[in-house]
Amino acid sequence: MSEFKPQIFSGVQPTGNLHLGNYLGALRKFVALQDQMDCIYCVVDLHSITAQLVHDDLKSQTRSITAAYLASGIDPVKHIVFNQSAVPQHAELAWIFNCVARIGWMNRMTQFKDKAGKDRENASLGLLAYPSLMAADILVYRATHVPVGDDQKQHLELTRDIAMKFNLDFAKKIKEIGKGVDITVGDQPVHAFFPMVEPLIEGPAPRVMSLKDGSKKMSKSDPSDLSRINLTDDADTVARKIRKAKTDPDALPSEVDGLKGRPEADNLVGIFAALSDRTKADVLSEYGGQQFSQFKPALAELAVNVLSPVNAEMRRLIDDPAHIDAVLKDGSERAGAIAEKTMKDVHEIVGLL
Ligand code: AQP
Repeated sequence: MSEFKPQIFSGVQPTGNLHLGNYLGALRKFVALQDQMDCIYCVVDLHSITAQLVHDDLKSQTRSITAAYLASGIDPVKHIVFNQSAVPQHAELAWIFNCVARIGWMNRMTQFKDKAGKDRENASLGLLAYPSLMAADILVYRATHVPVGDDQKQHLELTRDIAMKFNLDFAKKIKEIGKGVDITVGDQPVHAFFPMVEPLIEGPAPRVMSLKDGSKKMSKSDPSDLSRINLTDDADTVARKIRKAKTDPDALPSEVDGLKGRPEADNLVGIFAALSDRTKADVLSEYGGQQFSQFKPALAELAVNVLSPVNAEMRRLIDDPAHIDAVLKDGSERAGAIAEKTMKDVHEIVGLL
């Protein structure tokens, strides 16, 4: 084999309502990539119990994220849509990766530090090992490209470290079973079983920021609902949240450079650009010199136009759980067949009888 087959993998946790950051950082990219490569999109339910073990409605959250995937335009027939726990090979490979990865690597993860807070000793072991499971999610399909928001960059670097260590630790065995691929990492030739995944982060809004504080990422767990636009918000709520978004008193600049040091302005222009598939420069060539009192209504109209159909389709799908469950079942069977093949080779490589 001369190179890895291009394969997309990504996932979203079923933890609460999806917001505009998830939509622009993940879902919209997922949809755009469908014409370019084979895609596997997962609802990562095992991840959602790392920070909070007991959920009242994990099943309905899982269905709701699936509905968001489908409503955004993901095709579950041409591609694969499924939930993580239905393919047990994710957890199995994660265990092997727990033995590949080093505790020091995990301790350095910003997301772990943020989520564990001051009381790290009391965080779950699962929260610490989260990136190991994420690496397994991706590599059990030997996926080569992962569309994510900017916040996941560090986890993907760790995925590469895990893949590299596995490839080097088991180099002899990988050669022996004839399932490796010759790649070059930096200047180093490696006979790899697992690919070095490439994050796909680019775009005008790789990190959508809070509408109330341009220095904080838009997030499900922000206590202020005004900080985010939820995919389930109705048109009036979307418009109201944009109207109330924090800004500065200056007019919009005509050049992208003029957004430096103006995080809230930069965020709103980035959102406009991402929602309209334009660049920030292009948006500013139209709105440069205008006040926020003119720009915000245009942004609100755009956001409502883009999000309303997604919102309506999501609601329709959520009312049809049998359809969602059938999509997930079909997806998990197809994903499971690929994962099983990888794990058969991994057993051989590691030497499990
Ligand atoms: N603000 C964001 N901007 C761009 N992309 C984002 N993503 C999340 N927030 C932003 C991307 O959405 C995908 C799914 O992420 P997840 O399921 O891991 O959710 P999350 O990152 O835990 O979402 P939150 O809202 O940030 O949750 P909390 O509040 O719990 O921390 C990923 O591709 C992610 O990059």
